[in-house]
Amino acid sequence: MNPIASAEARAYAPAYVKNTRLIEWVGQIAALTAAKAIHWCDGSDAEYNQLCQQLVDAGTFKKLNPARRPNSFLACSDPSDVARVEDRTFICSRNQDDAGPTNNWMAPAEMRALLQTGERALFKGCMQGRTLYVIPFSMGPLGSPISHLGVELSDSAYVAVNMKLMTRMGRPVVDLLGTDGRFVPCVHSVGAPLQPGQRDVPWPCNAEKKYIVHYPETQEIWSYGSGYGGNALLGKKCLALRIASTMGRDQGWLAEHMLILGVTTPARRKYHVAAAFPSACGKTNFAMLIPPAAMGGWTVTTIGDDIAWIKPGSDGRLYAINPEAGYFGVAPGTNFETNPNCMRSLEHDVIFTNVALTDDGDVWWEGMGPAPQHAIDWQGRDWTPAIAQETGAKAAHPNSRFTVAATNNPALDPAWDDASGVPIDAFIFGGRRSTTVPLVTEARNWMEGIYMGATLGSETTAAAVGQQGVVRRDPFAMLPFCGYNMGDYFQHWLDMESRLASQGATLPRIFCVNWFRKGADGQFVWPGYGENARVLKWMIERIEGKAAGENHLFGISPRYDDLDWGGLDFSRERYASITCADPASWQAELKLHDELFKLLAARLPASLKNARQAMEAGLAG
Ligand code: SAT
Ligand code: MN
Repeated sequence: MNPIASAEARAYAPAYVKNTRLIEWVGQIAALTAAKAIHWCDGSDAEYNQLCQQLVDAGTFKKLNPARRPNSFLACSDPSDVARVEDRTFICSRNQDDAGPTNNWMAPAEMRALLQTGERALFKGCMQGRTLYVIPFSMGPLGSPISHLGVELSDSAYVAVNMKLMTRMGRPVVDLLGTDGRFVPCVHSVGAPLQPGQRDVPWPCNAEKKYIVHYPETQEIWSYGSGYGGNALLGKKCLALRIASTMGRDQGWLAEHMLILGVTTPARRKYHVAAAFPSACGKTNFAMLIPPAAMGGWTVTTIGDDIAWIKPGSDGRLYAINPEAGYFGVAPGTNFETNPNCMRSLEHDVIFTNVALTDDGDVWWEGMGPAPQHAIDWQGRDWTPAIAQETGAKAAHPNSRFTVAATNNPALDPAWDDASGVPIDAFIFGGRRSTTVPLVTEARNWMEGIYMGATLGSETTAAAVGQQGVVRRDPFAMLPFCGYNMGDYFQHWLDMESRLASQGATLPRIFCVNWFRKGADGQFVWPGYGENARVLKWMIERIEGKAAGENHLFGISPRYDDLDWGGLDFSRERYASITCADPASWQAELKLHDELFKLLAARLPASLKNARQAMEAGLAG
C-alpha cells in the first residue's frame, strides 16, 4: 500500500471531526512518516476490544485466562525498552538557560532538523508499513476549565489501548475541539518502519535511537524509538508534567509529580493531601492505603496516584485535580498485604507489561505471593524458583507495570473526577533514603518546606534506565519532569506563599517523610504501607492543632509518644533508629545540598541559600 499523501488525510477523518487544524496536521504527519493507514480512535469499548485482539494476533499481547483475570492482557517489551530514558529526554526551549542545568537541551531548529526537516530526519518514513493512530485525549475531566486537550499520533496500537485506560480518550475530545479548539500536538513513533514484506516483531522499538522531545514555547511533544510507559504515553510525563509545568509557570499554577489522597478522620472531617515521591517510591501504595483497624475509623480515598495539577482558587486555597484517568503502577511488591485496594483494582480489565505468565494463564511478579512452580518470565524464558535461586533471574522486570482505569479502584474518592478539584491541606515530600533522613518532619514555615522539597534526595530505582540505588537530588521528585529551569521552579513555589497569603487563606502544611531507612542488617526498619497511616494521622492532628512534636534541625518531628501505636509492636529503640538526626551524616547531607545549589546557582533563589546557611548554623550549635 502506498503512503498517504497529505491531501488524502481528510478522507480518513470521520465525519464528526470538524477541526481543520487537526485534520491538516494529521495529514502532514501521515505524509512525513509515510504511514500506510490512519485510524481515528473513537475511544469506544468496541474499539478497545478490537485493538486488543489485534495486539493478540500480532503477538504483542497474550490474553490472560478469563476465568482468573477477565479481559486482561500481558505485553512483554523488548529487553532494551523497559523504562524511561532520562538521558534521551530533551527540553528544547529557545534559550538554553530556560531549560536549565538539570535538563538536556538542544536548540529547537537543530532538533527539528534531526527529527523532522533534515535530509535524514528520523520521522521521515518512520511509520512505513504501519498504521497511524489518532488518539485525542483530555488531561483532566472532560470540558473542565482546568483540563488540557492533547492529540497523540502514534504508530503503536499498544499506546492507543493504554491511552484509553490512562486518559479520557476518543470522540468526546474531538467534539470538544469543535472547529478551532486548541490541543497539544504529540507525535510518537516506535521508530521501526517496515519494509515491504518485512514481518513485524511483537514489540517494535528502536534499540539505537531514542528521543523524547519537548518544545515548551510551541507546546509540542515528539517521541521516537520507545514504546514504553512515560516515553510513549505522551499525556503523562510529557504533557501533564513537562509541558504543563511550563504552562503553570506562565499562568500561576503548579503541575506536580504528586499523588492526591483524601483522608477522613473518625470525627468525619475530610482533608486532602498531595505527596511527591520519585518514581517507584510508593505513590500508588500511599494513595490507596488502608489504615490499620486498630487506629479506629480512619479512611483514605484516592484522587490520583502520580500527577497533580494544583491551582489557586478564588478563596486563596490550592485546589488539585488528577489529570489522569488511570494508573500505570509498579507491579513487583504489590500484594494483598501491602496494597489490597490495588490488588482488587487488578482483578479485571488490566494491561500488564513485563510481568511473568503462569501456567494457568495468569500473571505473577516478585512479592505478589507464593511463587508458582513454573512460569514464563518477562523475556519469554522458563522460570522456576530453583532457576531464580541459581541465576538471580527475575520473573518480572523490576519496572514491570499494570495499566488500569481509576474506576477499578475500590478506594476511589467520590471527587476524583470533580472538575473543580479538592482543596489541599498538606504537601508531603519523600524520598527513598536508607540513612540520614528521619521518618517524618514538619516544616515550621513555607520557606522551610520549600527547602525540604528542593533538596529532596532519593536512591534511584528501575523506573529510569541507569544505575540503581545511588542517592541523587530529586527536587520535588520533579528532576526528570520539570520542563524549565529548576531555579525558576523553586521561585515559582516560593511566590505561591505571598500570593495565597494575600488572599487571607491558610497555606497547606508541608511535611517530609522517609519510609525507607535501613538497619545494620540491611532491612527496612519501618513496616511502611498501611502503617504509614500512623504518620498521616499525626500530620492531620498537627493541622487540627492536636498533636505535639519536638523541634530539631530539620523541622518538627513526633516523639515516640506522639504517634498512635495501637495494634503495632514497634519499640522505642527502633523508632529512635529511624528518627535520629546524626550530625555527621547531616554535615555530609548539607554538602550534597551544596552540590545541587552550585549546579543551579545562576537562578537559585537567595532565600534558599539563606536557609542552607541557617541549617549549617543549627548544626554547629
Ligand atoms: O514515566 S513512567 O510513566 O514510565 C513511570 C514513572 O517513572 O513514574
Ligand atoms: Mn511517576
